[in-house]
Amino acid sequence: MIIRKSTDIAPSEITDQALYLKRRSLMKAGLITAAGFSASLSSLPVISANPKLPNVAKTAWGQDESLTPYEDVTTYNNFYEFGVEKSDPSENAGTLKTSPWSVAIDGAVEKPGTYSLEDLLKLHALEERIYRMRCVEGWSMVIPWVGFPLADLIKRFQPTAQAKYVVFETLLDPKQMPGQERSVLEWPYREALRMDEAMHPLTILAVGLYGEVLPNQNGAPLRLVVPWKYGFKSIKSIVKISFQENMPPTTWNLLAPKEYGFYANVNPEVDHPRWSQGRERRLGEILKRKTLPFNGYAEQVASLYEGMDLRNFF
Ligand SMILES: Nc1nc2c(c(=O)[nH]1)N[C@H]1C(S)=C(S)[C@@H](COP(=O)(O)O)O[C@H]1N2
Ligand SMILES: [Mo]
Repeated sequence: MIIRKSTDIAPSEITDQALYLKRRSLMKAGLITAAGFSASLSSLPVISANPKLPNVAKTAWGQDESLTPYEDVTTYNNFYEFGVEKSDPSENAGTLKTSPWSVAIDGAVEKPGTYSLEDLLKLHALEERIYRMRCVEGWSMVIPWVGFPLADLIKRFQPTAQAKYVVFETLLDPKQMPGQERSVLEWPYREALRMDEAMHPLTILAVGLYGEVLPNQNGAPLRLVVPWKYGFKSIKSIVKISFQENMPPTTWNLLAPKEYGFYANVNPEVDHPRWSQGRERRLGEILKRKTLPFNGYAEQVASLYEGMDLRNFF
């Protein structure tokens, strides 16, 4: 599929959103085939209502990768706050109000407080990084994120010596996130990193993808991206960042501790109890690929885990 930036598209070319959604539901209902769908779509531009982000610097990250089409990145999602099916987030996340937005910073830091999103972002230059992302369920994507290193933000709050873990929380508001009416997970969604993982230069906070403001279904307005860990660590729509001394409980680990560990490093050697982790299906590809240790980022991150038995600390 040809990806074009929304700015390249004449208004006359833009397909009516309703028609687009109707096509999708026809496809879902099996009334038109996926092949027919993509063939008819290939002549159409990407539909995106999201503004382009200005002044995004390119980086070398992932320049050798083929990008997963925008369509897949934004319609095949996990975001249980909007339902448990892959198509639910793109269909339901319109109820999330991403502005105004603020993030509470608390715990073991010299500068706690509630910061508006504008305040949090104003000191950070945005860059594009193409990262491979691998879900614990066995699919993967290559996504051009727009964001900045989490480490740069953390330094501003001046963590104290007690800050051993960084804990992130997603918004809790069942009115905006109707999936929270059901107790499929414990809400709010919570994830955490060890301090050295959080400070690692690969770890970013993202505010956009494909050069545009993040679609709600991808975790607007601010989400974590940790490319060497299974996707569930990359928490979306963050409203709180806490610094603490002890390893905190995290959402998936609480739900099924034998299936989802705290570390969740991508590891083809350690199978999920119900399926192999040795291979993955890259969205848009037919043959499965081999899953790489640390999702292919071992050179950058393996040293963080030196001396740890990654079968125990999975
Ligand atoms: N708040 C929240 N964050 C979340 C999730 C979720 O359900 N809720 N799902 C996780 C999982 S399992 C994956 S694979 C990634 C998917 O991110 P994407 O939809 O942007 O590709 O988001 C992660 N972050
Ligand atoms: Mo995932």
